[in-house]
Amino acid sequence: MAWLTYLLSAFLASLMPRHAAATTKWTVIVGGATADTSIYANAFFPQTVTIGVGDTVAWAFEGFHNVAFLSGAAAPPFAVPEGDKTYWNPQMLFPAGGPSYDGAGYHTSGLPGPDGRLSYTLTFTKAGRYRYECTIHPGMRGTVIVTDKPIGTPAAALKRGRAEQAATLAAGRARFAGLAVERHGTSFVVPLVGDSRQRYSVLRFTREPLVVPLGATVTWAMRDTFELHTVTFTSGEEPPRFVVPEPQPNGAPKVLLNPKALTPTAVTRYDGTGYVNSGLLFPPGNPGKLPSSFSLTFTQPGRFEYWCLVHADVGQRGVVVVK
Ligand SMILES: [Cu+2]
Repeated sequence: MAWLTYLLSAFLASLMPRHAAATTKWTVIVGGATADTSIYANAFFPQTVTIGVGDTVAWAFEGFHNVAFLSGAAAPPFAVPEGDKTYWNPQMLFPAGGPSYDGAGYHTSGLPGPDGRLSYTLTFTKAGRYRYECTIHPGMRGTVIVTDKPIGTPAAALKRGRAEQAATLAAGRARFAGLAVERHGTSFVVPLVGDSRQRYSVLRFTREPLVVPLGATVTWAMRDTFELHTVTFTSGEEPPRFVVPEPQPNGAPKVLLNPKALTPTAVTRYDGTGYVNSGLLFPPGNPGKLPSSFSLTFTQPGRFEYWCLVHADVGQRGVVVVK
């Protein structure tokens, strides 16, 4: 077999230099966050990149997203049921579609590990205008235009991407700085905000502990199109994990969506004891009419900590002080 190996490597070597010389590599940043993780960019930077036929795009991940070229098909569903359990769709978790794209088929990066780091590379073999998205954050979209006449250089495109990212994070920071709880008598509204045009989400509840009088009702209201959140009071327990990896004897692990995190507890009054969970809260006006707000009435004085179970790992934690 040695001769075959020799022939193959000689053949590949003859191809490589020419190929490498003709290919330009462009970088697109995926997401990003402020150092304190309070602001999360739900965007690709730059949003549009115009490259040459045969060029490569490398997506550099800075957050928990994916890159998915759907080629006109519907996005795979986020969750798949299996018996009475719900798993994260493996079509979303793992890479698919191979290293090149000609405008057809499902190509995806899969998801990064817990550190949010991943690099995904795709070579574009055919001229066209290709939209892609993150299937985790609805509305997070980018475009690759493949043409005989690329615009600018990879360095200029990356610089533009960094500037777009900085503008998005600055807009999010300003929004968080001005974030206020609304009060109507003994009713309080905590808005969960994001901005689909400026492409950020705020992954915090309130800037300071929310102080309310005994008997007050607090409503957490989704005003973000990108994210899902929960409002979960654990009464001193560790918050349950949102996802639980289940190693498999053969093949890739499965990722269970923890029923304790998904399932609402149907509790409307809280005295500082027990487990109270909103279940998943969805963007307002979502087509499935899934819940987008959660209300709780406080019946005992005290200082009560709560969590978003989806974003507990990036510090989405709040405090209600009842006096
Ligand atoms: Cu959250």
